[in-house]
Amino acid sequence: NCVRCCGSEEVHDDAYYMRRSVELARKALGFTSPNPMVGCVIVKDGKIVGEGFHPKAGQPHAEVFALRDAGDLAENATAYVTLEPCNHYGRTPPCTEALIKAKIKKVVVGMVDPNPIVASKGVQRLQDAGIDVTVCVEEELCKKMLEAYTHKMLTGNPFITLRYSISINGQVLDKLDEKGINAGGYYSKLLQEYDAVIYSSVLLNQKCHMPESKEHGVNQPLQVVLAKSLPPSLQIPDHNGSKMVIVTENEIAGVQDISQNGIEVVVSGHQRLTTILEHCKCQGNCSVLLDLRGNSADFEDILREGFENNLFQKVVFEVQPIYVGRQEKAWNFVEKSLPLKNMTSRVLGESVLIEGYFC
Ligand code: AOF
Ligand code: ZN
Repeated sequence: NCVRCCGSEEVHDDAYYMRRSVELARKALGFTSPNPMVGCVIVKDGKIVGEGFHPKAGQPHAEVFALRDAGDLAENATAYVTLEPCNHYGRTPPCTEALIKAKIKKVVVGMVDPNPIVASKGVQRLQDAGIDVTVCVEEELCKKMLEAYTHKMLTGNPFITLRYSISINGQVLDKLDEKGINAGGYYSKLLQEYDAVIYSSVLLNQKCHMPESKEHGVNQPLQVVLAKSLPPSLQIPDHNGSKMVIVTENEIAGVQDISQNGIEVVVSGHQRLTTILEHCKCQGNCSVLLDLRGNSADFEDILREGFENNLFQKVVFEVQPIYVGRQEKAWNFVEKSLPLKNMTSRVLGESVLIEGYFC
């Protein structure tokens, strides 16, 4: 069973087991909101004797699954948890008590829980019970995995990522190019990380505007479609079973047909990002991908609002090796410089993909 034992005689360090816990946590990618993804392994005498992850809000926490898996072997073992064990009664009882009851000897924690109800109280409770606690092992990795959860916990707002593609001469592009961001299913994987994706209604009549996930158990984000107005010839989109909301400025004809198709239509009047986000929030969502394909006019107001109010956290953009002669309407409203931090870049297909965080 290579999941539990790599087969080597090598003695693994805390970081190794924490990385395994992160791997487990990510199995629930996209399914835990508003809860965090959390993974846990129980190690005894250098062997993994229990594993678990938090599958979904409302269900037991990672520690509970790992302890169940370990059974009696949990006694005097070490538990590795990507997030500080909770110490409160929420939808589920406190994990600290479960660890204490199972007679765990040591707990290694990836990161402290930013949830103010927990925030170091979990660590304190374990220490008070005589358990040896080590914190911040592979902390960067754990924090990156929970960047959206942490942002939502600390600000109450969803974590918003802007995504777009540009040509080498700086024009925003409409299509997901198979040679670039869509190469190797990168875009589909990106989508899985988000609870909601916002895009322009212009894409609705384009075939395959959203990649279809054929894998069972893969997260399908809520699709929020921005429409100043809807084209009269709107084809009722195939939303692949994922939830879809169309936000329009005005009443539209044919709403009934659309609604009957399981698609919610919200008439918002003048479109504001905060109103649209309210809609995402009430679904408990932590992370939103704002996909800037299609008609830039659909986005102009909400981009201005987002930049003026510092509502954007991250940007993912690709530079495609094509030249676009036609000048699209530019987004010329941002006058201040927007420094980015923690920038990374890599080659993806024939494009260069750049990621960064707004300061
Ligand atoms: C853990 N392990 O696997 C998770 C934790 O409503 P509840 O009861 O699910 O509590 C949600 C809160 O518990 C969540 O905001 C976070 O602080 C913590 N999540 N904690 O020890 C887990 N998912
Ligand atoms: Zn818990």
